[in-house]
Amino acid sequence: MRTEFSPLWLSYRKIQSDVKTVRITEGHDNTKPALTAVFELKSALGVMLPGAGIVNGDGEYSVTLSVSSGLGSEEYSLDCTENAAIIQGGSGKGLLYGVFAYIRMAVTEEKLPVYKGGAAPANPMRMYNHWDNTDGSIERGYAGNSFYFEHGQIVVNERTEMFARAAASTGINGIVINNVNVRAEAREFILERFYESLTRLSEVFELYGIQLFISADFAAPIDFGGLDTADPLDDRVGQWWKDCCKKLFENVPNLGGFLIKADSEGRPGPFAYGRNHADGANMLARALKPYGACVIWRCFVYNCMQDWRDRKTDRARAAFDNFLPLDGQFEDNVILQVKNGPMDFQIREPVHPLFGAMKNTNLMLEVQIAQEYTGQQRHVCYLLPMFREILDFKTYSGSEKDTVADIISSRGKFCGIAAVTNTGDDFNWTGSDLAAANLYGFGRIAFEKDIAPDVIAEEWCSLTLGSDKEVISAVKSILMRSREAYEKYTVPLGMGWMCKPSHHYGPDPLGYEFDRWGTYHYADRNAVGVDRSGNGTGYATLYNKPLSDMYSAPESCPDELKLFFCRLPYTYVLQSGKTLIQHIYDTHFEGYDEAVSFAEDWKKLEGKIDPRIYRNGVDRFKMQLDCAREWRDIINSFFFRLSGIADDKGREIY
Ligand code: GCW
Repeated sequence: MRTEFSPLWLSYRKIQSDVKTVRITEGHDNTKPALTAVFELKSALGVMLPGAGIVNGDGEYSVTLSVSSGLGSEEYSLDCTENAAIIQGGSGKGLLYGVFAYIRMAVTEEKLPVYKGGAAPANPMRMYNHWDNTDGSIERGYAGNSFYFEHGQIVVNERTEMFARAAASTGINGIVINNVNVRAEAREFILERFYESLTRLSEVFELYGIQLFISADFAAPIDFGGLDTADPLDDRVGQWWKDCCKKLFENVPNLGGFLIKADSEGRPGPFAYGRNHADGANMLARALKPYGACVIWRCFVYNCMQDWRDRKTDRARAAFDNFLPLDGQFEDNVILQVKNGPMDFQIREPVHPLFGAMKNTNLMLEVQIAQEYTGQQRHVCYLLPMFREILDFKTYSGSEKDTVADIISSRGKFCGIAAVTNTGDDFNWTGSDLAAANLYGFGRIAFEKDIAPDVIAEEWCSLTLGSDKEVISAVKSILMRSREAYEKYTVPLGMGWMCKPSHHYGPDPLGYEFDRWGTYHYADRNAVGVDRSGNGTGYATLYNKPLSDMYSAPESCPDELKLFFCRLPYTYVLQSGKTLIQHIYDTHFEGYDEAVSFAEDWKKLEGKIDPRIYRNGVDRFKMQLDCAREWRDIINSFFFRLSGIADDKGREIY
């Protein structure tokens, strides 16, 4: 494991101020996060006001840190004038978030903040999900090896602490350290031999107000309990989990619970015993309940052994069909974790219909900042605009507050949002320095209700790249244009899945077409796309009205999802006025040209930003351009050859 690392967005710098003496008054609860808050404040002031002394008596500037019962426990308030700042939190955690907000303002504005306001987190649970394996590899990792695991052991070092610190600075309060596909030693995390190292890790997390979670394996009673079954309704199985959790939670403090991938892509689960997902999740929930812990149960359940000849089964329906009938049957410490879309983290998918349908179950939204299908951290793809759209999506669920953001934040303490992380042990943590904007931005959008993607982008640029306004505006512009560009030169109109199988990088229009994964576009010489209306697979009807009607008819279905919901001829005229085929050609040329302009804009930053970050960008943009060119030409040629329709601008298609 590499132990050198960048400070991410926490590299502070000198600000404009003549203050020579600072007095810090503490009135907090002495919890670990409160003590961390004091430490963070002092070290930030030390850098921002070099030469200024921390004094006990009167100072030119004073900061008061306190815990107030008038605030929610993770809430903070700031009351900052020219010569005094009062930072309050509802608990030590709230105080820590207040201190980080104060520092963020000081760094981005380059002066001591003058501000009155505060924030309470939008979501109770704000989590990173790592897909790290104990051998140090990372499933869908694009930034080196795991910094949690090496040779089957858990490693806790300065790097771990730096990560917890960075996470907390954006408001993250829960981290799952291991892959949902629980392999090798990770299956044993629930056993005695890992208590000590898990405890060391959880104590580091606790300093930053973060709870530790682990992915656990549903078949553990067979693997370790000497039982011949993991049937959730078998009393011996339930008892085994209760005994296991008793010892685990008594020995590992600050553990939040388990994340479970069951009956999904070959993982064990309740189906093997003729039971359903409520039976499975509730059995674990009962074992976790005495410790205030929860089970986060993933809804990514579908038939991954589909016959491509079978045109009736629609993978997009699977999670809905499996879970909706169970609404209201889950224990109150079960959370269902639902991916943002019904397929799998494509660059464009409709919002998952379960959000608008499951009314009596705790829900958590799962997004992916690991850029599995979005350019693998070689392409710049700032995902916050996508996350904002998902959160703001109106589900028409019948309640007054019916956006996804409302739904995932309003089911008591066990609900919220999780992101599959994009980190590894690379020096810059995320492979591409620009990909760190997603890591940062996810925490910010999970915490702060209604925050806009461009505000987050600007914050990140300014915190990471320094105070040069031209640099900030150039990089922010690249970030803000990047998702649309990626969508344009890769897969048009919500179709998805034209990537290379298995590793998911680069174009392969037929890569998934004759395979078992349920991901088909059925392109032929006349038409393309899947009819998911009531006349087709019926998927569109799973949404509440008026969404179901809107998605069912080609005229009203939004262009960007046209081929997700409809099967249409190449000559079909989109809302934009273009034919479908011309849209495909145009977007691919435009998207590639956008990528060219990113690389050119970046080159203008030479000498204006950290040379290491500059070089990293140059290398990544080169890879992006090579790949974007392949995407443009292969997708265009594929559809040209099928349809025989020429580009009306006469550009080169092969
Ligand atoms: O998209 C698929 C990924 C798998 C992943 C799975 C999941 C962890 O390709 O690598 O497995 O999703 O979300 O469970």
